[in-house]
Amino acid sequence: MEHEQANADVLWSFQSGQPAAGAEEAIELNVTDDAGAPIEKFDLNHEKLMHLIAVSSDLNYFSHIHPNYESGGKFTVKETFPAAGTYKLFADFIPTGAAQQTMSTEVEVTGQAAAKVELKADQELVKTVEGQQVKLALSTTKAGEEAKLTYTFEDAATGEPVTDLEPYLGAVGHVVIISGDLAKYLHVHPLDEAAKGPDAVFATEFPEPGVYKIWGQFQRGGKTFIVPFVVNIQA
Ligand SMILES: [Cu+2]
Repeated sequence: MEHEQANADVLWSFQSGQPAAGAEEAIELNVTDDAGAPIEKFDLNHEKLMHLIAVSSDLNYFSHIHPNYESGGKFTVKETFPAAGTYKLFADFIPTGAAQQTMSTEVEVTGQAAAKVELKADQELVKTVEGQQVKLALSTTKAGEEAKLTYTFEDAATGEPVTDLEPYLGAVGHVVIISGDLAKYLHVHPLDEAAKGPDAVFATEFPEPGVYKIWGQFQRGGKTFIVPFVVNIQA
């Protein structure tokens, strides 16, 4: 990449000081350079200037939202955290002239806690979501190798291949991958963005061995849906 590293930083603020479960929280993100001056220009990335992913620490809760750009490096967005506990938030964006940046923070949410869900690799990578049967095949489950992720869609009722997937944010799908320890975040776009099914193919590399959760977001018939899988990546 010939892009220069922007060394961006994000100052996160939560309007209430500490968010409460079930209450809408206003979140403000101020993007600065490493000298503290606001970064004011951003490139569109899949139709948005910023993508924000919020997950609970057990990765059971997942939210993909798009903050509004105000001005002077300031983005705002509202999110309702469903239960108490620790959440991690990842913001990804491209300062104009620089490479894509991912900045994260953790926030403690007060209130009623949800039962913790154990993060366990799926035995079979097949799931039925909103009338679609979705299969995921990985070309490798080894860390540090190029891994192709192939999603295959079938109508769950008829078994017919799905060939009318619709673009969602300018591509056939969006895949977000987060490691079980919340340290690694990957936002992956399809190799063929104009694909309509029955396959949607993505390429990535799992940086280290461990458990990862993979959320695929797709759209069909005007409705978006999320397909989550959990995989175990080996050394
Ligand atoms: Cu997004």
